[in-house]
Amino acid sequence: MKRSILVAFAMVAACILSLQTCLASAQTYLLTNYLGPTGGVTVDGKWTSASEWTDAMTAPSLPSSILFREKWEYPGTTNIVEYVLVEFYTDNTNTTGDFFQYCLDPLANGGSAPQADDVLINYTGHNRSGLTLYKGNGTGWARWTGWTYGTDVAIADSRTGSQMNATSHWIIELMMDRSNPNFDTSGASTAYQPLIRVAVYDQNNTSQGVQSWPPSTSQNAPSTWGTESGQYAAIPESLTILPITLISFIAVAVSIYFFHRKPRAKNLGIGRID
Ligand SMILES: [Ca+2]
Ligand SMILES: [Ca+2]
Repeated sequence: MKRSILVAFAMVAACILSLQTCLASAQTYLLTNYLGPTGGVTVDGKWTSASEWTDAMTAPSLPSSILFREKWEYPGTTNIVEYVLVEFYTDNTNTTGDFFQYCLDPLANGGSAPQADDVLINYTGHNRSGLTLYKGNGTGWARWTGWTYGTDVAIADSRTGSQMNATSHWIIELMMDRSNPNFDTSGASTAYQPLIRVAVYDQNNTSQGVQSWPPSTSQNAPSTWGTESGQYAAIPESLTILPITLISFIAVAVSIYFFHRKPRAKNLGIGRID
């Protein structure tokens, strides 16, 4: 391959990497919510199969202590069903004061206090009896019981390893049927772009405090939450880790080739005997 072509390819690869970096930094707390295959998730608190969560986008700018992914399914092209994965890498103790939270502002109208459309799913103590839902009342949260377990919301967690982190830790899976009018995000200022927040707390590690996405945010202030961007499409292969790694590898390989190859004699005008 000619040098000019290789240099051009390396420049294109570098531009692609720069563009991806720019896009990521411009959308610090925006999680793209891609469509997964129907029946792709089993809510059992673990990676049921090696590929269960590989087609879900990872939230950007996460604290190092947690992993957070989301995707949605469209069973029968009727219900919009949301699935959430949170892995709490640093918690491997079973304590009644541990909790998980998922906050949803369906209309994305923010505010310094929870409004009537806002929902808080709180799961305390790793037990279904600790699953409580709340709705905003303009100043705080009020317990809300107008939902059905297994139909509107389901949750499971377990302590195990995963392909993301082999060390045993809490893994939480959550399902919510967004076709329930209380969870419907179609009325957001940009349709299907609600505000969301996840948080976990390890009672055995009080100094660590609440770990959340976005970091250092409160369940009581929807204006501080991140954005979920619903897409009616599967995650593109261009956003998976392999192509980015491949592009980097090619760029590095081309650089090494030019910096380390021996100069050819004719270019330097030496070694000629005539
Ligand atoms: Ca699972
Ligand atoms: Ca709201």
